[in-house]
Amino acid sequence: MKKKAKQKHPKKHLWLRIIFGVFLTVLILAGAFFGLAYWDYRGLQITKEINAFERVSSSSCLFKKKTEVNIAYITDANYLYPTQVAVYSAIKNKCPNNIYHFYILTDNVPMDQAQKAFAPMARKDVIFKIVPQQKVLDIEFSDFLEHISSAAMLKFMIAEALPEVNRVIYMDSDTVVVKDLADLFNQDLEGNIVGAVTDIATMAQPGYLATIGYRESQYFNAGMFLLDLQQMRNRGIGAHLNEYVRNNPNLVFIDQDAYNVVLRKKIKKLSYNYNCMASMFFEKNKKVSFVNYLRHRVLGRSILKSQFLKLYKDELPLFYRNVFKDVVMFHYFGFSKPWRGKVKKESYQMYYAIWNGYSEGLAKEHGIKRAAISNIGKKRDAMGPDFIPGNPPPVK
Ligand SMILES: [Mn+2]
Repeated sequence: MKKKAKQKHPKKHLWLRIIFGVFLTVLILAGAFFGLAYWDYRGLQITKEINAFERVSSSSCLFKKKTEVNIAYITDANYLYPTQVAVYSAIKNKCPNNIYHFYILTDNVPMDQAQKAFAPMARKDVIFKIVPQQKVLDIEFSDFLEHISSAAMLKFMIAEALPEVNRVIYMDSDTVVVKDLADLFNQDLEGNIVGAVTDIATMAQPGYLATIGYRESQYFNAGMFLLDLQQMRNRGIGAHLNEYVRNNPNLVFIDQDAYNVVLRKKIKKLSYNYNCMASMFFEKNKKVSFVNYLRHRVLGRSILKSQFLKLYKDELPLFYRNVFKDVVMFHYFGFSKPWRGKVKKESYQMYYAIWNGYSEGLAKEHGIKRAAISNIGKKRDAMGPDFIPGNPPPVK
């Protein structure tokens, strides 16, 4: 009897040990999972409070070869201040070795006013050239300026406006640059004419794309283009863009539609980091709470836009805390603009804080004050806003 009991006891003990072991392992794994998830989630939260100036890191400039970067902006009088902020942000994040050539294409801005606006930021490695509007529009004076803003026309004529330039980064004025631009400027276009970032917001409206007869798998955002100006001139792309708009008076995203349709199959998709849009990542009205984060990670309930997950899957980092880490340019796409004041949408607040940081820096460093922009954004004008007045949306 005693022997039997002794044999049974260790067996029972073993089972208990196994159960306990399994329990402990599950507990440790669950703890690790939740710990890691929370760490990642917190990182995503902290990212929202990025101080724009903390992003400047001179170590990232080491061992990089000196590049002369050409950058173009288009501005009307209304957008002069956001353009100054955008330019200032680019200069703040420039690697010391590089030289930036800014080309400011102006629409109805007196030359002396435009010169004055950028002169304080000029130095030996930051060179400005102000291009007066007349010079550009004289090239192909348009008979349909009534139904398209002249600022949008300028976007078609960049190649003609800058005959001495072979490659340029075009950016909207509703943007800020948060890293050096040489990597973008040196992207291999592989024979394409344009490099651009997919427009997640418009891709989510297949109905609109159908109305313009767009059949490609990707539709690109026109807030940033890396342009091969030489090819554009050789192929007369400016004239084709004009013609397309002339023949299609009901476009909503006029210049963007024109570039997409006219240059289809000649556009190279670039990393979202080069044109990071506030509306790109977070599902509308979905609060990025820890519970929602877990639902997203475990159940696939998306806090991140499904379109983004699909179209930029290869680029999505394992940890979402890194989703903005390599961003080079933020684009305040759509109607919400940082200079319009507060915004409720949680996911937009971080972007606004970044813009505000540069806006304050511009005042401190160059005495260029924000007061001058009180009426910006009330008017739907062409370059920063992604809509152009005078064109009703297509009838469905
Ligand atoms: Mn824009």
